[in-house]
Amino acid sequence: MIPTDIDGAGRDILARAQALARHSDSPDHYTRTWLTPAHRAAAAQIAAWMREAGMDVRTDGAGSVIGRYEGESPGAKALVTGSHYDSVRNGGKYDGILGILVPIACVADLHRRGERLPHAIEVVAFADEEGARFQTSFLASRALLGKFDAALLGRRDAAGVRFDEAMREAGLDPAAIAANPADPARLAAYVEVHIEQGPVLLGEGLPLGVVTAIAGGTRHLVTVTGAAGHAGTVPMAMRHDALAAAAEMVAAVESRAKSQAGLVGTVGLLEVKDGTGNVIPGEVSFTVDIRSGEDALREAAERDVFAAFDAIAARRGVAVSARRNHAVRATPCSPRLQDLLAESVAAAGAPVRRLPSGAGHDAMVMAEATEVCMLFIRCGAGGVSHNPAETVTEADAGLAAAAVGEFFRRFRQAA
Ligand code: HGY
Ligand code: MN
Ligand code: MN
Repeated sequence: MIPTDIDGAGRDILARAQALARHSDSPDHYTRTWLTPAHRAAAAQIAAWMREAGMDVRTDGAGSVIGRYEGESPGAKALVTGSHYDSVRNGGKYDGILGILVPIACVADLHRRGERLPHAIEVVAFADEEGARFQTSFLASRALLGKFDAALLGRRDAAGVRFDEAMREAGLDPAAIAANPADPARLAAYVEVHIEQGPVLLGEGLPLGVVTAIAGGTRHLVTVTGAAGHAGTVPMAMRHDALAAAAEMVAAVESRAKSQAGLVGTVGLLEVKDGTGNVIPGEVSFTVDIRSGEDALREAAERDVFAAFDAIAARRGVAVSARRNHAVRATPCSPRLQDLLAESVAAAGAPVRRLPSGAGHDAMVMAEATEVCMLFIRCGAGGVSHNPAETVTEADAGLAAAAVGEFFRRFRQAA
């Protein structure tokens, strides 16, 4: 059964995305990081929309907002769906958000019709997936499953605010961040709606995609320590320039990733400690993000990259160290759920295209507790994402709502 008004649903969904994007840490662009005032305001707005759609709403220990729409019988297992409401810095306003707004629109449609399903529906607005504030990727989906590394409590953000201080300021108890975890036995499955963040659907003129697998990845913070010195007096042959060494290392990441298909490598952040124009950099830190759909390919690339770092450091007389902030293995999506999603996309009147995801998603964590699948929505503007130019059409958002509504109704728990 298709929601009453696909076009209306698409229009409403994008209007809500625009409204939510006003809750930003910056007046100049859209950035919403974990537990900032803008993040808390967005959480309150999402909770209000969930209540309007007939859901009971709770907030978990990490600040994720969870709406539950009961099934035919109270306490039924839940088909869980959702995505994240934090963002990267100066990002796009649909990344994560559509995976919250589309399911809310579908539940609102069930609620309007007074319809109940054999399973409950739980919509989860994950509080922190990007990890932009404390370098904590998938913090919220891991916390939902009861997983949290207490070493993070002392980590500081760019302004020097401690992780646990930020929690207390937001009215959350650091000791309870991963308390009351979701019970895997109560989860029927997980489906995540997300923009593709790539050019494939756009290039083929397709509105929706069914994800086959999600690329695995690791992220490290690398620190290079040389010798600070006077830019005017230290002869070139006597320098241990941390930034020049780091620059060679950044180039090594790019050339190793370019050397093999199916591999990507990115340095997204580089900071010079106490950087000053007339000082030879003494200490530099930078991030290394390496991904592949095949874990063995990624692991070999990581070994080569860190071996190159050691060789560059030895030749330049600097020290290099690395801290791994994130690691997630490539995640296949459930074949059963892919087929059901494909049926639902077809029922909504869209062609079916299966494709892998190069971007990481909370579904990779939820796969540790239940079977997962993902629905992609076409990205406009050349498929760009993590960029303010990110865009989606009302028609595609409406089609996604139609397909998800179909999926909610067709879904039956695995035998
Ligand atoms: O980095 C990613 O793939 C996701 O946007 N967090
Ligand atoms: Mn993202
Ligand atoms: Mn995302």
